[in-house]
Amino acid sequence: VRHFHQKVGVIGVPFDKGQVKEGVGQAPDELRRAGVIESMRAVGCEVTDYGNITYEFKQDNKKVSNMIHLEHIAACQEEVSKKVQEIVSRGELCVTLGGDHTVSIGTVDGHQKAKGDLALLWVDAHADLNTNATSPSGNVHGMPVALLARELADYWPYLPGMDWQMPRISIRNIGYIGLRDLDAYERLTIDKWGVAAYGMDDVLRLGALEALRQIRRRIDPRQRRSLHLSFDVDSLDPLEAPSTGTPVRGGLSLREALALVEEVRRSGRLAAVDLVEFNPAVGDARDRATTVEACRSVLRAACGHSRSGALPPDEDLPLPR
Ligand code: B3U
Ligand code: MN
Ligand code: MN
Repeated sequence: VRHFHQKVGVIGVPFDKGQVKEGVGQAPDELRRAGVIESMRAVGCEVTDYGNITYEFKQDNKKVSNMIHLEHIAACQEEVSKKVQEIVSRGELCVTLGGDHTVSIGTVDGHQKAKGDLALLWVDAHADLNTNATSPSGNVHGMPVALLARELADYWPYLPGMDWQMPRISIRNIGYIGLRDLDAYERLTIDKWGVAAYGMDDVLRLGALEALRQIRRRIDPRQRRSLHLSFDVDSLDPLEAPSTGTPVRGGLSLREALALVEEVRRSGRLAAVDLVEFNPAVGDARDRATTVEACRSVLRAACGHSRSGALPPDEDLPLPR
């Protein structure tokens, strides 16, 4: 593998209102402080950091039942969508540092507006497929996929502030890997639409790469769609990424996750990556460092880093004889 010039645009979304734990909003700056931008540059990418997304909160009295902080989510993700659309349209790989998983409502919407048909790979312990009618928690980070899927549009009430967002992705173009904590109605939805949903049992039975191969064949049979990778760090085993709000044991090893991300990258069609749900306030300093390192290696893999090494650029030292 030779050095190459991939342009990468990074945004941070310090957003934590899709769930109830403090700290996940500090993740973008924590990751920057730990040098993840430089790590992506070291892969050979030309990385522009566009900074953090800010939004203006417009107070809205119309509440929607069992959807905590919808007004904030609607306002913030609209800005995220615009910025992602702009970055993807420019031909840069758009890397979004969350924030909780509601940021993917904005990133997927923006990617879709820039590229049209896309295939969405959701790497997560959870399916994030609840509606406000089925959610056990009212936390909107458990709902983004249901907001994005066209087939589920009729299951939602009118959502004030969300007019910018239309569910345009078919549930047939959405695939999951790493699942191990589903709610009853999420299971029902997956079965009803035959969603390409691969749990940890499938990863064990097939291996991570074969599971990914099957998912990609199902969500993008002609291998032509723009690819969106939404990576929830709680997909990883808590031993690999302990600093996250809702850890679930028995998850992906970093070895498996890196192989997945590298394979997605090799498709040549990866246009957007979200890294979400890292919460630096969960656990101690060592947990935080472990999780940061996992995030760093996932981001490098997304940028084309190869664990089998890269050849030096042409202008470097003369080759040994
Ligand atoms: N499915 C549960 C829990 C959950 C979803 N996503 C995370 N946790 N991280 C819910 O609240 O919807
Ligand atoms: Mn998630
Ligand atoms: Mn999750």
